[in-house]
Amino acid sequence: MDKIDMCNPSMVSTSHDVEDSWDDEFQQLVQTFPKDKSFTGMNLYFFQGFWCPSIVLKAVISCQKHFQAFDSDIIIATLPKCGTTWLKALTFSTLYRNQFPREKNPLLTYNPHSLVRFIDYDFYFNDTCPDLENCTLYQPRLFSIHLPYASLPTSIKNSNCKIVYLCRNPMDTLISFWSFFSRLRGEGFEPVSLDGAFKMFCQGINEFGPFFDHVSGYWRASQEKSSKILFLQYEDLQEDITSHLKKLAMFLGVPFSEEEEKQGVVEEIAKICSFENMKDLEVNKKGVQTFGYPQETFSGKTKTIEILREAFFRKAKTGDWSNYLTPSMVERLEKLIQEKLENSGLTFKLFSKTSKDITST
Ligand code: PAP
Repeated sequence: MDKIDMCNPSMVSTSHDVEDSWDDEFQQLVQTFPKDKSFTGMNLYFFQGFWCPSIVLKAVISCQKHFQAFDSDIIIATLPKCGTTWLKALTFSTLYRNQFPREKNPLLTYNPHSLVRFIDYDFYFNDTCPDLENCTLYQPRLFSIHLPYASLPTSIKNSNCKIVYLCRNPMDTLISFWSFFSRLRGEGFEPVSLDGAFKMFCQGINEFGPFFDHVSGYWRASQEKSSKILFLQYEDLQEDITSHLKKLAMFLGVPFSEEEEKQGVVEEIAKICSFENMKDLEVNKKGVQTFGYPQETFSGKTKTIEILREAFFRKAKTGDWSNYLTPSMVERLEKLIQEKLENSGLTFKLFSKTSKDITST
């Protein structure tokens, strides 16, 4: 197996790019796309109006061509660092709660990324047309994806499958992104400057960005199709997880019964999925999380991406940006928020009532 090791600084250099092994057709196609480098060090291609990490572009094109959504499917959609891990945990635990014993939630022994797989990063990473009929642990199928709404496989948009979208305020998203990759680069590797990261983020050059296009795309779609797309915000979940879990369950078609509410099932799920609980689980404290589902039948090399599991759990504080961004950066981002979201009806919470204890690192 050919590993693309994200615990190793070389992951964020260009030398391990999957593009090296692309077949001729993709090689030619890729030449036509504008290219840049994210502040994370990843090569990006501007494709269908968004910056696609080169490492996953082939998988994205394959899943756009071949992925067939079922009406019963649930798709978790996020930009990286907006709370994907948390939403995977919450949706998994809510949707499948009657399919495993309460005290044996698989989240206690598996990282959420092992339980809810990415369509592109996992299933299509090593196989242009994988068999996904029974590829998930439980039914209905539950997947995740980072693609913008406009670039989702057509069958996701046209079928009756449901999408749960989670976004986060851009300031905390940027800091989470920057910290994640600074950490992954490891000691002895040139640190990514926050100044550089900030400028690129504002220009929209980051994985699956521009940020505002991603958020606005799902926001508009959720306004038009509210029974298909549930639009959630990280800060709201932090402020009131119980009512949002009930909303999520209702949307998924598995509302909590009165009996379950009396038994405290909602609070139990909130607690299992909480940052405090998840970051202290043995499974999340050590080891690496593997992306790029190894296909037994795949002929040739199987590639995987590995990321230290602990890297998915940092601080989880709304407003942590205030420990990093300068007043002029804040002013610039505030202007951008205003400009980009004007008349959309969408607003971001930059601080949370529950995050009064923000401290410097
Ligand atoms: P990913 O896109 O790489 O999967 P993602 O899970 O979207 O990352 O985002 C990571 C952020 O979610 C981290 O935020 P921070 O950098 O501001 O700390 C991480 O701490 C936070 N996070 C992870 N798990 C949880 C959780 N259970 N509850 C709340 N926040 C969480």
